Amino acid sequence: MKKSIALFTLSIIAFATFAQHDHHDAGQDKSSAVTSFKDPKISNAYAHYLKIKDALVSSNAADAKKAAGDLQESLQAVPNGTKALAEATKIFNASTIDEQRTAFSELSNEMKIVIKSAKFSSGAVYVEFCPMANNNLGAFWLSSEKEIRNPYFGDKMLKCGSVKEIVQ
Ligand SMILES: [Cu+2]
Repeated sequence: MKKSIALFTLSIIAFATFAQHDHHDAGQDKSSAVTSFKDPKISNAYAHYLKIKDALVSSNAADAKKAAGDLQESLQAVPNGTKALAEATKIFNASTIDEQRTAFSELSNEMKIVIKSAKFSSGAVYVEFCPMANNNLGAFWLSSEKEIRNPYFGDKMLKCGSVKEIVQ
């Protein structure tokens, strides 16, 4: 009995958190609101990942740090999220936006694994790639839109990259 009440409370909190993000995203980015997963914990983590991505697109290190802190918290509830959690922690602790972007490349690879093992409720995840990021080694990121908004260079190279894969 106690356990089910705790679970119920948890899911309300998770829903409230997710709904908040949904609401915040709705004004500027309608399509990212439609990518959701059967497991609300994954939806929550993915929403926070997108916040980091958007902050890096805007070259806003403070917002990226804040979203990385939120992602750390939400990944603790995701069973196969341990490696992604370690990368989120690196972004949170980074002292420069360059360090954040390096860790974001690893985070994106780990989040891709989490997303691929999850069941979608709606929408899709676009796996996008810029060959110049990471000192020309190239780097991936995840997005809910096919339109390229490069998180590795921001407005220096906003539209550089291409969609490599669509997961849904
Ligand atoms: Cu590029």
